[in-house]
Amino acid sequence: MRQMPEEIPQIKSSCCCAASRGGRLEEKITSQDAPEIAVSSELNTPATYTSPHSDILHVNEAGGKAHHGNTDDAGKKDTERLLITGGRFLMGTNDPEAFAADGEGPVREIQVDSFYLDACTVTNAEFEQFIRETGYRTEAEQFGWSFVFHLFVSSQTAAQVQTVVQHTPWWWVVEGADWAHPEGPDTHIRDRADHPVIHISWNDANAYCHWAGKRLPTEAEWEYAARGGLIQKKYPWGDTLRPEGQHYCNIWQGVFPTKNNAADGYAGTAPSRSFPPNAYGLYNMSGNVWEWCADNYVTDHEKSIMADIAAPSHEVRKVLKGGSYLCHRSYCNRYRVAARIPNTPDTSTGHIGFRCAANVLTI
Ligand SMILES: [Ca+2]
Repeated sequence: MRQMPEEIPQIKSSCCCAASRGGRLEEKITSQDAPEIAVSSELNTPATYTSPHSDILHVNEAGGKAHHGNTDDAGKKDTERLLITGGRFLMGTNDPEAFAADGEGPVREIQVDSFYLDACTVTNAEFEQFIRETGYRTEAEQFGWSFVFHLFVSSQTAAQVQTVVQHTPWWWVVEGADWAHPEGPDTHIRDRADHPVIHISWNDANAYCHWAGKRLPTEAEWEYAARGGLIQKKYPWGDTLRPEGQHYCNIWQGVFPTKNNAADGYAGTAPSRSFPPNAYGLYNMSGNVWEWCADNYVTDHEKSIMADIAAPSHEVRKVLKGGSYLCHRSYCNRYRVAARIPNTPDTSTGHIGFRCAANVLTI
């Protein structure tokens, strides 16, 4: 029998990412009472943890496609916008490994007009410039808290945490967590300037886009671009998760949610410009951070237009695409290009970011 490289529990239908403002919370219990999610991992805190495996670093740097440069350099390069030439494509999937309840299917033919899409997600350096120029306060700052993955919370901050998300208790309500303090008030982003900004709500993302003269991509635009011209493939580069054994995205390796061996080089976020880009030159369309799209979330695509109109504003949820560094094939293999999850427009977490799109102006 072929030996599996790591423990593979049964695939869950629920999403490990589920954490929403207004959603059900429950009292945090002590680690002694809940050993299965005890904060005892050796990977506590280092969102920029780098694998000791030299081959991984070699993969990321091979061909000059990955970027681990300094802040100023990264800030400029990451604003690169790419012209995505429009066309028709097959959106969604009928793959039995997909989550039908999420509305991943059926496969449908969609027309997308030409548009611009940024090569990378918005970085901390870019978002800091927005804050500096506008004085904008994110919703996490206004609420005074955000959702943080338990393994990244210091013992000092953990002692203050009182509530967690019901059914996904690895998400902790951390007061003082925001884009500039991603794991709580005792953390910072000084060494993560070229990483994707996180703890950004859909409303925050739109505020940034407005300031930048851009907009969020529609879900169809995002998926069309992520597919990079490939037809009905699982990932932005094809159907094999690790071609020739190489890591092409930042997801979770190990046993979720307690042991992340970070074989791909990162336990938390990776720089926005890391891992090989897809054929269109887009980085990290799979994994790293979930990316907001402009659309309301509906699962019946034939009725989507009517559902958009009919949905009461307080029930509206927005689409997120791409998966994150927390996705694991055993639990949430939503790092596939057809995968999608919803969340409320005011929710922020430590694994949600965004990238900007723009219209192609015609005279
Ligand atoms: Ca990883």
